Amino acid sequence: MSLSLYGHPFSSYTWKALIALYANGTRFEFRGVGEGTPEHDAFVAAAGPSGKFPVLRDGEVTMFEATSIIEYLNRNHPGPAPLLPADRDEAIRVRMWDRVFDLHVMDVMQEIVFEYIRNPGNPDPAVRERVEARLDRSYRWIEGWLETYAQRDRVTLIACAAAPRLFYAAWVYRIPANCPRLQAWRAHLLALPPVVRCVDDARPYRHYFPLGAPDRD
Ligand SMILES: N[C@@H](CCC(=O)N[C@@H](CS)C(=O)NCC(=O)O)C(=O)O
Repeated sequence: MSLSLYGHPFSSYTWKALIALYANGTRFEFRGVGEGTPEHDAFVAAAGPSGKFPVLRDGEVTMFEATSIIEYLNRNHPGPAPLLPADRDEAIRVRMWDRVFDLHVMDVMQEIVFEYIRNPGNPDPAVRERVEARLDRSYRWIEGWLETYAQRDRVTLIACAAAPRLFYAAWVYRIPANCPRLQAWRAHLLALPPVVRCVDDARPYRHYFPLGAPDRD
């Protein structure tokens, strides 16, 4: 088998690539990082400038950055679930919305996660306040966008990005009642079979979550 994905079952960015692979029934080998396989760790460390995962290997081709991995899979290993629209203008919009979930949901929630890693006994309440305000703003924007987003039932690059981001972000700051469409979409995404598989495979690692994993999902 020539396709391998390097990552970790608890990693949100690894989920993003895994959802794309699972949705298309793509055959690949999963190579765990930080799991007692130093050759996997070394491969990831050398693959890109950040040493972060996921990393995809396809024969001689190495791809890092989850969005780029999905673009590569869509072009080179297409399956029943097209991950990007064929229309080039529509594809530009999909790429822009993908950025919303990485930059305006995931990056925001990571600020509080890093604060708890730095300062587990005494996290700065100002960080929590800032993160909650920014997540609230992102949630409200997504709530409005969902009114017009027609592909919300399909697994595309957007679902690959949104499912892991909303899964973990709602552990930090729950989606408020004034965002009912977003609450429903998160539940819908978490019920999709590729996402269920990621959530279940990550269950043994929930104690890694620096804020403490809530007793739900
Ligand atoms: N921009 C990267 C971010 C990847 C990322 O942050 N990966 C995390 C795991 S979710 C990681 O590798 N953390 C380990 C580290 O920072 O050394 C992408 O989109 O793939």
